[in-house]
This record gives sequence, structure tokens and C-alpha cells, in this order.
Amino acid sequence: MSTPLEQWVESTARITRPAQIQWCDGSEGEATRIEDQLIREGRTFPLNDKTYPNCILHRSDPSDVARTEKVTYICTRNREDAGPTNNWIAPAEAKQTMGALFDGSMKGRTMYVVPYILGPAASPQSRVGVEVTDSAYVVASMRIMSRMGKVALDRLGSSSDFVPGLHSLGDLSPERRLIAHFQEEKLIWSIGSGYGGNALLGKKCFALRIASWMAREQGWMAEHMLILGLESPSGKVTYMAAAFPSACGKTNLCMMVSALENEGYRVWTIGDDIAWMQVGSDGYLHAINPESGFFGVAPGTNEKTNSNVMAAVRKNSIFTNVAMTAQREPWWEGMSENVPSGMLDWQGRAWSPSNGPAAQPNSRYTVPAVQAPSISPRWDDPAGVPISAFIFGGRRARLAPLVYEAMNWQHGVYVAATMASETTAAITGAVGVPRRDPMAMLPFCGYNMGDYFRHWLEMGKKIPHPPKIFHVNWFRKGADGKFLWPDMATTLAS
Ligand code: SPV
Ligand code: MN
Repeated sequence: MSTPLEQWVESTARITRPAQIQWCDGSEGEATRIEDQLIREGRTFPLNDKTYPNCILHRSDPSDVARTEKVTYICTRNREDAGPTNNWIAPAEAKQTMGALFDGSMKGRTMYVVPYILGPAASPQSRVGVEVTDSAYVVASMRIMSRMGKVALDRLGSSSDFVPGLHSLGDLSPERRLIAHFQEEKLIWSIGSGYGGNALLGKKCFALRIASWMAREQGWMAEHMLILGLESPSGKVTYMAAAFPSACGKTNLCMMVSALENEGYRVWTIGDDIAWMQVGSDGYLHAINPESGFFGVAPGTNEKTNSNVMAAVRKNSIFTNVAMTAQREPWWEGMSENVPSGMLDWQGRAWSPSNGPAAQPNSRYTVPAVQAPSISPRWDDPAGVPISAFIFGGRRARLAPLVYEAMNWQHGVYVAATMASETTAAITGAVGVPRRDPMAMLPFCGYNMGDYFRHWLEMGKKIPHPPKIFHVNWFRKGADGKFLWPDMATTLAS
């Protein structure tokens, strides 16, 4: 008797027709084979073995460098359930259109089966997903970003309780790129992109779009939030979660070195992008980080903005679309004051300023969370950490004040629901245009935004000790065009 997972994999292979199927176990040997495969494919390069051991640099297709919200769909039976802020296609129509694209899309290639757990392996809050993909880059990335391989198969057993995700690079054409979420089935289909949020299906597709739907059904929360612990001189650690839109500095904030470190304040990192939260038996909202790595924006990252990540990325990391120096080290704008000579830019050309930036503005590092010197001793705690505060914020050169506190939960929901931010390079499209981005979830809420606000209000009634809610804006500029936030010019969040 085959298991539900085996049956799904077989049915997928009948459509995509790969030359072979490889079940990933997450072992070291497998990681080496995947890396060799990537290097053979010609777009991935080993970095300096002495200064960046076990690190690789990957160059994506130049048209495939950011999330593509225009072709991201929520496929609910009723259009109303997707709501006014999501693109919608009826499930049957999406399956027909995409089925034609998946038909034979893996011919002559390997289909990798990637089982993964989102969240600590032993946590009841964690969930299992399985991604089927024809991209070795996706496999290498999922190995860092999730608890991947045997550990997930062991947790799943012969159960059908997993979120299946089908991914194929297709022909990488932006015209045939589609990312669809079948919410009622809890199924993800993605074709035509190898980029992070489009292709690592455990990340935005499952951990936010599918999970937000599950969370509403089951009475918990899946949010686009970092999680950090702030230790005071007495040794007490206060945990907070903070929502900012993409590329507004979540990674740098959760790994921050406190300016008051000499006085005994210290920041501990639990997560940099996504928080899953449920009410614990102590009456506090408890957060786990569903991920196990950081997929952070490289440009602007340096010893000042994020010394913890600069230390973390010195081994076992993937660099995507950054420049490579003559010493085979990664480089990006803002990494150092001196621009090294003899670099190759993100597309592998001899770098010249006339070709634009050396590193693509949304170039990224992918690094195991445990390598961060700031990683919290509780980051893998199955019970999560109790959250005392939510912080919301965005990039607003004008208008939004530096910091204020909401009067209560309902007011906090209003503040978060009406927040806005100037767009960044993390998504395809114009940069710097202010847009409303409720809870930083506009691209990630897997259902009707009105129902989502209602869910927030309902949650407030269920949390005996709700977090305090704050709004911040460290991007505010004065009449002189300079940042008002102290020291912001040097610690500019990337
Ligand atoms: C974001 O864009 O919010 C990210 C990167 O965290 S991605 O995985 O591409 O979504
Ligand atoms: Mn994000």
C-alpha cells in the first residue's frame, strides 16, 4: 500500500514526466551532490574555500529576481473568499491553464521530493509540507530554510496531513509564470520562477498564504513578523514580534547589536520573517519561527547594519545575484566603502558602473539560523516564546510619526490595518511608491482582507494577556531631507 505522499508524488510525476525522481533525506552527502549538480548547471559557483567555506554564489535568470505579485493567485471556490486585495482565478480554470504548463515540464530532468517541517521538529504548532521541484537551487535553499528530509518524513509517517507544493522552473518565461494557492485543498502550484518567495514554497506560499487560511480556521495567527527577545541588565528577556513590509529591515532589526550593550541590553534572534502564534496555557500569545534560516537582502548589509549576519554568512551559505570579487568572495553595494577591483557583477560580466549596480538590488543571502551569533537559546523551543509587544512599521519619508503606542488591541488592529510603506526592490514593479500594506500582509494574506481584520479582532478576545501594540517609522525624514531617527543614516535598514 502506498502512502498519501507516495500517491501524490506519483500523480505529479505522471503530469510533469521527469527522467528520475529523487527523495531528499537532508543528509550531508545529498547536499554535496546537489551542490555538484548546481555547479554543473553553470549558474552556480563555489566561493573562496578559505574565507567562505562551503558557500556558493548563484546567478538567477536576469528576469527572475523578485516576487511577482501580479501573477500570484488565491484560487478559492468563491471569489469573495479571496477578497479585493488578492488576484483570483477559479480553481478549475487555474488547474487547466497551469496543467498545460506542467505537462511534461520536467522531461529529461530530475524531480526532487523535498519533505520539510515548518517550526521546531517537536512542536505541536509545527506543520509538514512537501515540495516537489525540478530546481536543485530550490533544494539547496529549502535545506537551509526549513527542517528538511528524514526528520519531516519521520514526523509525517503515513499520514495525509501535509501541504503539497508542486514547483517547476518551466521555461522561466515571465509570460508563463504563475503561482497559485488552492486554499480549500491546501495545495500550492508554482511554475516559471526560481526566485525565493515564488519558488521556496515553504516560505510565503505555505507559511503565510496557506497558513493564514489555516490559522483563521483553527484560531491562531500566521504573520509576516520577525521575532526577537530583548534582554535587560537584570537578565529578563522580553519577546516581541514586528511586522514590516519586505526589505524594510526585519532581518537587521532582529539581529541588532544594541547600542546599549555596554549597559547590559542584548537582542536575541528567534526569526526574521514569519511568526506563527497561538494562545498558550499561560494566557500569552506564543510565537514560533516556522523557518530555520534567513533569506535576507544583501545590499546595505555590513558590519554596522548587521554584524551578526556578516559573521553568520561566512560558511554554509548561498549568495544569490550578488557580485563576485577576484578573490571569489561575495560583494554588494554597501558591504564595504572600497569597491574591490576586478569584480564580476551579478550577471557575471566584468563590473563597470555603466552596467548599473554590481549586485542586484534584491540580491540575497541564505544562511542557517543557528549560525547567527545572536540566535536565541529558545529559538527552537517547541512551546515558542511569549510575546509582550507587536511593532508595526514601514518606510514613510513623510507623515508617519517616529513611534507611538496604540491605546488597546482594537486600536492596534486599526493602526496595523491602515499602515503604509514605500515599495522596495523585493517585488517586481516601481520602487518608492507608497502603498497601503495592512499588517505587512498585503501580498501574503491568503483570504479576504476584511475577514482577516475580523480574525484579528476575534483573536484579541481570546488572549488573556495580549501584546501591547506600537507603530514605528525610522524612515521619517525632516525638512532637510535627513533621517530624524538618531543614527539612522549609518544603520540604514536594508
Ligand atoms: C519578502 O519579500 O518579504 C521576503 C523574501 O521575505 S521572499 O522570500 O522572496 O518573499
Ligand atoms: Mn518577507
